[in-house]
Amino acid sequence: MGTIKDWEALAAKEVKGKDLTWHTPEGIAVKPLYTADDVTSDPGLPGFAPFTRGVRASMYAGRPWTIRQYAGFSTAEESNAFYRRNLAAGQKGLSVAFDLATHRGYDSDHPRVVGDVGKAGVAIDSVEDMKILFDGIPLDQMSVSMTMNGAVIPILAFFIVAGEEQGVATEKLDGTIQNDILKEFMVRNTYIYPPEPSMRIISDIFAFTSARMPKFNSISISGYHMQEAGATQVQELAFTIADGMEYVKYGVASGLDIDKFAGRLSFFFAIGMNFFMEVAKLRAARVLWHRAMTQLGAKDERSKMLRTHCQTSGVSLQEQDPYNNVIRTTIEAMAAMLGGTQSLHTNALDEAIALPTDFSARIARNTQIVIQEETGMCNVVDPLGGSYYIEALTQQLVDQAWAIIERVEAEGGMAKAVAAGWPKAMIEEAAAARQARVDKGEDVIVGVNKYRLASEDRIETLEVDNHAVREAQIARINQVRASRDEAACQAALRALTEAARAGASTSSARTDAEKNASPSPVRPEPVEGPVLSEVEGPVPSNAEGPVPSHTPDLTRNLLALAVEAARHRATLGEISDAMEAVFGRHGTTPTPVKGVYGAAYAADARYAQVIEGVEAVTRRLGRKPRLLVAKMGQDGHDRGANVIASAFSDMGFDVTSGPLFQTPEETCVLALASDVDAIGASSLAAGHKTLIPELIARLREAGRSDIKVVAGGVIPPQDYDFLREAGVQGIYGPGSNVVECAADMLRLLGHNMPPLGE
Ligand code: MLC
Ligand code: 5AD
Repeated sequence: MGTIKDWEALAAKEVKGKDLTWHTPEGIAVKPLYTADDVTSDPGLPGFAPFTRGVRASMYAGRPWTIRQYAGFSTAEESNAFYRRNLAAGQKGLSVAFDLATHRGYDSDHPRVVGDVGKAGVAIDSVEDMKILFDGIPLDQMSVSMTMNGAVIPILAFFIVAGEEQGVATEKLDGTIQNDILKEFMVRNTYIYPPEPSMRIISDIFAFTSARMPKFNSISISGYHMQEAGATQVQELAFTIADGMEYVKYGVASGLDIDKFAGRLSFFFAIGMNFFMEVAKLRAARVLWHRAMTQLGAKDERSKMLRTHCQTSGVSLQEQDPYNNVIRTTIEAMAAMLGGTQSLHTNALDEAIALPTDFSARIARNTQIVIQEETGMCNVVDPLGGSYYIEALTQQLVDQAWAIIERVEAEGGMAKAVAAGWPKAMIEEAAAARQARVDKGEDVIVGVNKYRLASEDRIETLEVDNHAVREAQIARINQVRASRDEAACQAALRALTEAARAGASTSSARTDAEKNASPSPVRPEPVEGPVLSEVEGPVPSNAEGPVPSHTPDLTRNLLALAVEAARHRATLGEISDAMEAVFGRHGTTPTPVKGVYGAAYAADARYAQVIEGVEAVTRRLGRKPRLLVAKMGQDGHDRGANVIASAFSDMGFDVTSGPLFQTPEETCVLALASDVDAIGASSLAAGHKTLIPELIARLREAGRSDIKVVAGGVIPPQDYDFLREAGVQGIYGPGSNVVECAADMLRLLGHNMPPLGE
């Protein structure tokens, strides 16, 4: 048999004394062997608290998870047709991706969103679009998830009215709204209003849905975007659970009974390539939520039950050798199911460069169908339960995440922590460290930093003609406005503004200066909005104070009033503006971390060559080379931009990080004011073909075509020639090595940079 000591001796002999401990990015020391001695607690049974082994007794043996593919592009007609094809082919639930104009509360005819309409999701401007989106899809039978956080009030209102006009009572609507604003301020950036009114909106939605929509999940508390932004699994777990606790506290402070709304809170996690860690993460999440909700005073076991959607990791997928992505997604899907997810999206193989085509969507969907229907894997509940490694890892994740949650709670909760900025900084440090490990080849990515192909075949990708989509949307908006009862519509919008004012504290109201500012065709995006430190902990949403939970007073409820406005055909932009008039608009300028990337590269020869290059250019110019990292359009994905800004600044560049959501004109103005040598435009939401050429045109008009423009992000190779012809001097897709990007930049700036390997 042998003892553990015998095993240690035998293993040490086999590997000649090499240390086999694996130190994961979250600081967990994973041993090469786990035994019964590592399992410190009994995970219990599925369906029973704390739900370590799953929320249902029968789990997938009773009903498999919902195959719920996130999708949306172009017009409502096109997305509706795509949904119907997918449902006919075995998809089980819907999940709507909206375009960024919609996310940020702009109608398609707004001048700020020219590059964004219909690009990263479907354009929705009014109830009419929402009705077309679900045409032929009965909303009392299909559960619909909607990823919406900023413009959550108009979108949910349109959904409710589309249901009504389909003949479906609001009470019968089944689905989920993402409605998770804290992680928007932390990592995803599709907020509209400042934090305080944003939190009030969430409480209003809890009040409305708990009273009127018993089957509807009022929030999807999301760690997904944290992992996408670079968070470790422990950070993702801790901050997501802490966000959930904060929402519960706000709901309770607004007068709701915890057990009346907590049962409809749901979660959303990313599933990356660290297979066992991801399985354990979902188990740990359930244990943590049960503990947190018990602490917050929930009595009903359903309030303490963590139900979750998962999505395989977008950031783990690569542009190079893209069929490897099918393998990655399959592994991740298996981790999600072995962790006990309720619903799952599997990414398409073209993820790194475009939205899915019918072909890539079919493979992504079939990845789940094959697991469900061909493998027999669903027939046994929590088949990894009792694995020494899984149980030990689950416990370790619980302990490590709980320590972070305790820190958050000690500092007054997640709203305050987000305002203080340390969770975001922690995530960005993890992202910069990961990028350095990948660039140095320490974290292997097959086909990218190892086994790279000498030449790549191109794959077909989806292209959306966003000029045509925008024109179609504008035509429909005009039609809607021309045929509605204008007086009734305006009255409903005024009522919404009044309700916003009634619940708003003075700190978040627009200043007199803002109110008196003369309207310009494109109002500047605010660069710095009120910060979360203004959030003084949970505040009651109703001006008259808490109301009894069983009969929430919906007379000043923002969602109830938006439903009325939606019935009268108010548009998404108008409903958003009606609240913005009181709440104001929030803006952010990224502040990338410093020193992490450089520290990871301390002894690297190529890195030293680049530093020497930067020094040579600095001597020539008499100052450091200046780079503006720009984010244009409504695309708030800033992980890439922040990693570049952070690494380039470590390498000696003078980096300006531009504010989010700029127009090309605003970026040009900033570039001139900062007197930069180059601009790196980061684009992850398909606006590159409109926004980058526009920027170059503006620079030319200003007589500054000497300023070099390079582009990075999610850009299909099909678009490279177009961008080069427009004057882009370097294009860096996913998988680009950041040190080599800097070497290229030095060449552009006239330095004779030796090629890699010399
Ligand atoms: C389930 N049921 C069972 C059962 N399993 N009944 C008996 N026996 C079993 N074994 C019941 C459930 O209780 C429930 O009924 C019903 O079946 C449906 O099951 P579910 O498990 O609740 O699944 P689902 O309806 O799919 O809901 C899953 C969810 C939900 C709770 C996680 O919130 C959801 O669908 N979320 C999806 C979120 C999403 O798609 N997000 C995309 C983000 S993309 P009842 O009556 O109890 O409800 C994104 C990207 C970006 O964010 O950045 O743009
Ligand atoms: N359709 C399908 N998938 C999308 N994603 C984002 N937008 C869409 C869309 N319109 C996916 C990508 C990305 C994640 C946030 O969601 O996988 O990584």
